[in-house]
Amino acid sequence: IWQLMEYYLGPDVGSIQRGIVNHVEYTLAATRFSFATEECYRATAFSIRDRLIETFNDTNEFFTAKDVKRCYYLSLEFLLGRAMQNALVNLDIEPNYKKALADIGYNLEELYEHEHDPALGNGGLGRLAACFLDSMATLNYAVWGYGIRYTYGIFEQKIVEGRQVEHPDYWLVTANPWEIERPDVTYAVRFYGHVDTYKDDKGRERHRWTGGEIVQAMAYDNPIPGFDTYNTINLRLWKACPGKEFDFHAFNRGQFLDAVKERQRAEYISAVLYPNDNTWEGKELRLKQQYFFVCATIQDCLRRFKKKEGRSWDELPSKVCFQLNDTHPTIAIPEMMRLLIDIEGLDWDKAWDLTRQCFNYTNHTVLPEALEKWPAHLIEKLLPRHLLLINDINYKFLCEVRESWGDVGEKLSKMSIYQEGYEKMIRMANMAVIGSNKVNGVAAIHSELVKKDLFPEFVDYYKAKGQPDKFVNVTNGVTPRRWIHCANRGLSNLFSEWLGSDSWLKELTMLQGLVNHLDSTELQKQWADVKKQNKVKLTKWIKLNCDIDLDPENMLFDIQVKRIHEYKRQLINCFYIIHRYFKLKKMSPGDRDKQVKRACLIGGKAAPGYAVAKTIIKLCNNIGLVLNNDPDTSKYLKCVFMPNYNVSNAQTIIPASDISQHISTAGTEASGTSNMKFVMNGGLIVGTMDGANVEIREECGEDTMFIFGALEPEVAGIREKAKNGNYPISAELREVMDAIVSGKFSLGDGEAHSEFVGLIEKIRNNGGGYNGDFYILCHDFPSYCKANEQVDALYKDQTNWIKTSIKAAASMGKFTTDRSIKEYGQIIWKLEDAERPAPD
Ligand code: 26Q
Repeated sequence: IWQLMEYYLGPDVGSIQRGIVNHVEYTLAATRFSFATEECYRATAFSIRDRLIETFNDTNEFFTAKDVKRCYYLSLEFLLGRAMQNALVNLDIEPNYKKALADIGYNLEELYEHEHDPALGNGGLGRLAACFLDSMATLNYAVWGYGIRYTYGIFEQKIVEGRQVEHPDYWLVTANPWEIERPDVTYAVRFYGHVDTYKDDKGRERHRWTGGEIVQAMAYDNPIPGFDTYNTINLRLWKACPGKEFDFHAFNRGQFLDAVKERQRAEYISAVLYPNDNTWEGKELRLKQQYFFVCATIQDCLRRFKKKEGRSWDELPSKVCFQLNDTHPTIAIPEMMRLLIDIEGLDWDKAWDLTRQCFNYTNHTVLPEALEKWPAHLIEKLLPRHLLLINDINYKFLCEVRESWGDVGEKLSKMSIYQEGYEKMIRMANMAVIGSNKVNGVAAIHSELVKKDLFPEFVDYYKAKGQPDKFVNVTNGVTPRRWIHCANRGLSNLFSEWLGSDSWLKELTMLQGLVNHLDSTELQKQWADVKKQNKVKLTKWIKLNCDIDLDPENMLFDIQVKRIHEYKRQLINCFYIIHRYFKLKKMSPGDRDKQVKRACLIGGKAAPGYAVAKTIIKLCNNIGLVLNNDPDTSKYLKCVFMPNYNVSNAQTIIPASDISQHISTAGTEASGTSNMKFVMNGGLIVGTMDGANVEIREECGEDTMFIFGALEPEVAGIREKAKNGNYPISAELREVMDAIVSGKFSLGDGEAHSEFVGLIEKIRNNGGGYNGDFYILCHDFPSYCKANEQVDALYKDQTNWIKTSIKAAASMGKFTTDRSIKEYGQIIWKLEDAERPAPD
């Protein structure tokens, strides 16, 4: 009875308090009569974990009993962000916990801040995986995520004298109360060694991979609760541990300390997340990470499949599928072949038929420098059996193409897994396409470019083969639970009040109902109040972290937060800020007073090896120093570089925007997802016709966005013309570039100065000939300035601004990951709803 009541009414305050205090006493071994906030955080986390474990176990039992089809989301990154508030919200017990804690003298919101932000990802791709998990659980899909439990997440960024300094993110220092360690769930993973061939008792030729070294993968489970459902799914992360065999030889030789060193080498595999975003780096350790987690994962999933008695392998595609989050886990395809052929004894054609049906691949980039290619000799050394299988896969595929397609000449070499040349390379994207059932891009424009620029030969081939729908689009989304309800409670309450319920959290298109009240001055006032409070909160954060004062009452907050990359064009933003500064400088004080006051806020990490990106950070900081200390203008224009942009900061930053910048060169940003978060939170977009901006404009209307710049089909022609010397640069931009080159923003730092000059000279047109402005900043600058003037014009008309902001936010229904995941479930995974019934 009590349990039943708890399910329907939520846990009572007393039982919550007992749970917490028990953990204080027995888990933390602290005294129950006085404990620090840190201890209270941990005990509270453990008490929430207890509840998660209950729903998690019951959900798994339900999935197994129903023998539902399962999908596995394979990703090297899951950028989860903090867990506590999310868990309380999804379990629908936040108010009770708040009260229970208040009664014993603790503030729940304060506890939230004690959690170390788990940051096992770089940016968009990793955060998308995290939003997807939330929606998969919420939609009652039997999906699990699989990845690596890195000891060090993405580095912590500090700014020292205007430059990025990286600090290791040792997030497990205080132990992780959210995970469940599974010492009993381990798998052996082999590296190096060699392949023997032998004949089995039926006289068939078989392969045996032996020797080399073995590492153990140990599972750590992270329960992911759904919202408004009894389902809780799992994110299983693998940690590398030394195998039992690992130290055998050294021990026998009596070299004890060497043996311990060897053991530590094993743990190194899951030690650190590679901090690259949208660039590829061919490091052996990275390939080891990929194979390590893939090998453990496929073994785990096949074991689960085989557990049911009387299974036939023919059932596999109807019970199991995998989603590859970019090419990073693509080695899973030959690994599946190895397990089916060498271990399970299936013949090659059967194994290939099953494998091809089980895998699907999501592409997240068309930038050539980001496409994964591994030297064949490296794969041969590390994974000799896989290289043989890749060769078989490629050979048979190319034969098939030649047979069914006739003379294809050039095309064949483009479709081959091998890129020929001095060093033979394995193209992971080609392998992912060949080994997958569906291939998808992440926004409409991007999915078209995937077909047109990346894989045109494959598109033609599969069309001819009767698979015209192999390439599909699934536009990204974000979870409104974290990005509205947790990040912006004021706005969430406003939505629920004006819509009459909180059902919009599960059916985001309901937000459209707000437009009925567009003319209500009461709504407008509440809307402006919420925004103002969020700006005050961010202003405090900036004061604390940057020691810069902003005026949240009177300044427009203009935000660009994302990884620093040339294609994302933080530099064109810098150019405009300088231009705006010069315009202000030239004005009379009276004219200045008529201008919209603006705070330009920039944040994001640069890959540690990406020199240009690091220079851009330095430039942002120096622009800030010049502008913020200029008594003529600092009241009207400020520039701040916000350090260490991450998920928890984003939850403070995004709700505070008036406008945000999504200004990549058309055709370069696959989707972008923060653009969606900003608009849902009542900010407007300054952006190019790129990625999801295109679809946001379709949904919200062109009058809600400040669009500028070349269109994707125009970009190639502009580059071509520029190469031939036909590339004008506006007087305004010349003035900005001249000022940078003259040292106005170098502040006497010679090193910075020569870096800045390098940046400018690369993109500047010196009277024709070759032009290094690959991302066409010079071309797009004039229209960018116009877009910014339109921002000011609309902002001066506050009523219109607020109405535009409401209309835009209300039109964002499409961009929930609930919609994305429903599309994956229907078009790609063919999953059924597996909702666990209410407990009785
Ligand atoms: C590859 C090889 C070695 C080391 C690292 C990497 C690597 C790591 C991360 C390559 C790429 C990434 C991340 C890519 C990424 O985040 N892409 C973004 O994905 C988002 C979700 O689909 C899109 O919204 C963004 O447009 C896209 O840039």
